[in-house]
Amino acid sequence: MAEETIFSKIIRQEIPTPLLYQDDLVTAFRDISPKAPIHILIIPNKLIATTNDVVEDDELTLGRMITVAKKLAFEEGISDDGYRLIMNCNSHGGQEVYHIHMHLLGGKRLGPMLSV
Ligand code: DGP
Repeated sequence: MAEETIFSKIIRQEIPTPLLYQDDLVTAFRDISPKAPIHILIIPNKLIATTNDVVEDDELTLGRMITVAKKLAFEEGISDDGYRLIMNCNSHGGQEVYHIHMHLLGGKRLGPMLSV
């Protein structure tokens, strides 16, 4: 069983963080350390530690994460210019918080996808 992270506390609003979106499956809020003018995290309400832990039953939730990303990109006015969706996994992927999350980044022309 994965250990809860700060994201579970944000979902439950035990750590008050303004939510941009929440439903029965997913929650979205702004990244505390934005890497672009718009930097939003979309996370499943269910604790899934890494993308390695995703199972078939999670497919609805994972799909919802993308439709919510699309909706938020539209609301933030970045749909037409474009944006980037990123999910990091484990140490080589640069994952810091072990509760999967999708980064929605935009608001300017982003740099190369990878700096290795
Ligand atoms: P990753 O490296 O993919 O695991 O990204 C984790 C992101 O989570 C990182 O960009 C910073 C963000 N983050 C960490 N702690 C908090 C927090 O307490 N509140 C918010 N809003 N974002 C956080």
